[in-house]
Amino acid sequence: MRKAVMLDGFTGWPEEFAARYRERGYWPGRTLGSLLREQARMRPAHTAVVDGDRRWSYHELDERADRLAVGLHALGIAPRDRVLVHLPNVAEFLALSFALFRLGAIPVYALPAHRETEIVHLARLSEAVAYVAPDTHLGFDHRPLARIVRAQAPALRHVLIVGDPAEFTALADLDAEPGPLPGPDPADVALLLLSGGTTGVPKLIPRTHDDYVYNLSASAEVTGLDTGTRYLAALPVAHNFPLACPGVLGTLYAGGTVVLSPTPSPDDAFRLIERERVTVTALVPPLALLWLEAADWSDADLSSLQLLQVGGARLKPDTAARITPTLGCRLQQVFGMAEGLLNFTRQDDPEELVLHTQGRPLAADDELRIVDADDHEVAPGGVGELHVRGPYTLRGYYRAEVHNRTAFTPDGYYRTGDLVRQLPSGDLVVEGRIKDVINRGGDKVPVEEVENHLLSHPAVHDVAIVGIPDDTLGERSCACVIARGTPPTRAELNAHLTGLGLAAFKLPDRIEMVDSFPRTALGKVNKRELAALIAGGVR
Ligand code: OOB
Repeated sequence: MRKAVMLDGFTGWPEEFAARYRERGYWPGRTLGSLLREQARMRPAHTAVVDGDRRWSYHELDERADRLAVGLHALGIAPRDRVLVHLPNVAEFLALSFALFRLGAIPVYALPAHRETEIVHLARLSEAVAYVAPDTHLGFDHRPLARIVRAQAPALRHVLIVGDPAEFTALADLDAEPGPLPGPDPADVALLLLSGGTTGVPKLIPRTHDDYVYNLSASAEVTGLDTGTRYLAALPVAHNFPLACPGVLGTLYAGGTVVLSPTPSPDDAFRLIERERVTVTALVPPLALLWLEAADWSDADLSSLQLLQVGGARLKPDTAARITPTLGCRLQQVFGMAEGLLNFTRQDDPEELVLHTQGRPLAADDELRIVDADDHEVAPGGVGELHVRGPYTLRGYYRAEVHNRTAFTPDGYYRTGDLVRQLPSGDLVVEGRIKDVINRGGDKVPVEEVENHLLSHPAVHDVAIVGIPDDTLGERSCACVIARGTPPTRAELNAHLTGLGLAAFKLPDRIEMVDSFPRTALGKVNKRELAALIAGGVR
């Protein structure tokens, strides 16, 4: 086996841990590209992916990935080069991902909702050599955005477009005879995921072939995927949950069929469930609620559905209890994070656990600690912050040396920022969080980032964003503003943020003008008190 050439800015596992994970079989030394190859050899004619009217067999997906890999290589894209992938749920997402995995180039997965601010930041941070986007998606033209990225990210050499490329290169034109490629080592970084919850600007999470192969294969096992699985990708596949928990990659690993939905709306998804006889899918809680409501009036045949995974934000027990009676399938709760750790309720768990907990860790070697503010472990059953290390949990964010000093404990545990308690069964209940993120029904709003953008508005003297409870989303964002001069309106502030090119889910749902902020003894804004004041209607 070749020795992995470590990516600059990547913190790997200490050798002692890597050796243990190999020895215990978590890291069997496979690459993501080889998983597809294996299935393509075993069942070449089986349908791998359905996207609208297009159906690609395993052979076809495998061959497209090979041809595209050589095409990308011929363009000058080399192993360890980063490629910013900004694609919705289209079949090209899969062909491109496997092409990059096989070449050893590293996809950086941006979410479809991301706009100029996020995309330029990601391109610069990763020094991406290429940006891949659709021509238009849901009314948004990506080509003007591509012009901005190219002007502002000096390392960017190529713009590849799915569809009409304008002055750029069509992804479809990168087609070459399959041939030998350098290829990655299993210990190499395979992809970079975006973190939902850190301070300051968004961070990137390196995932290796070794760790992601475990992530998706063990998830596929816990979820019971096999060759008869028809997985509907309703959430954007660039997110870890529908990508690999077990998601589209876990489905392909298991030899099943991936069905891509353009949106998670019941209109699109129910039609596909009926037409493709979908057996499993994954949603965030607000969408689960929407599907429950839609199922009451829809005449779509959902009887093929066997399992609905729900995760990304806390699912209320009363919503959880409606899933099996209304949709006629089992529920699995998933508490996961792009940083690694995944918790699942299991198929044979009693209803009590499935409805009231967020599941237990995937791996026996996931080491969990639940600690108080001084990093001391709380008594069994007590609530505290979850710290974790294990065979698929990162040891450091990519190129974030300073942040990494506080995001991890000295012995390598990742500080999740989530407040949990653990039942004697090992199952976790998520009780809250201490990180400054608003979880808007699964969409993570990085508070500090949005505050900084609001501070650049001339009429904003100071701002603090807090979460306010919401029946549908769990919580919404409220920006508390101390005005400079004439108070700005919500429309003005949101126009300012949109003008900066910020993803729409980050725009404050509500704006409140205040004269001052409550402060802690140390002089920091007391957000807990501020949120209580807002919720109580007191200014
Ligand atoms: C998933 O990943 P991310 O990276 O977008 O967000 C992770 C954070 C967690 O730290 C936690 O704060 C929250 O999202 N979260 C949940 C939850 N699942 C995630 N909070 C309460 N209950 C749950 N079930 O969101 C993600 C990644 C893989 C699988 C599933 C979700």
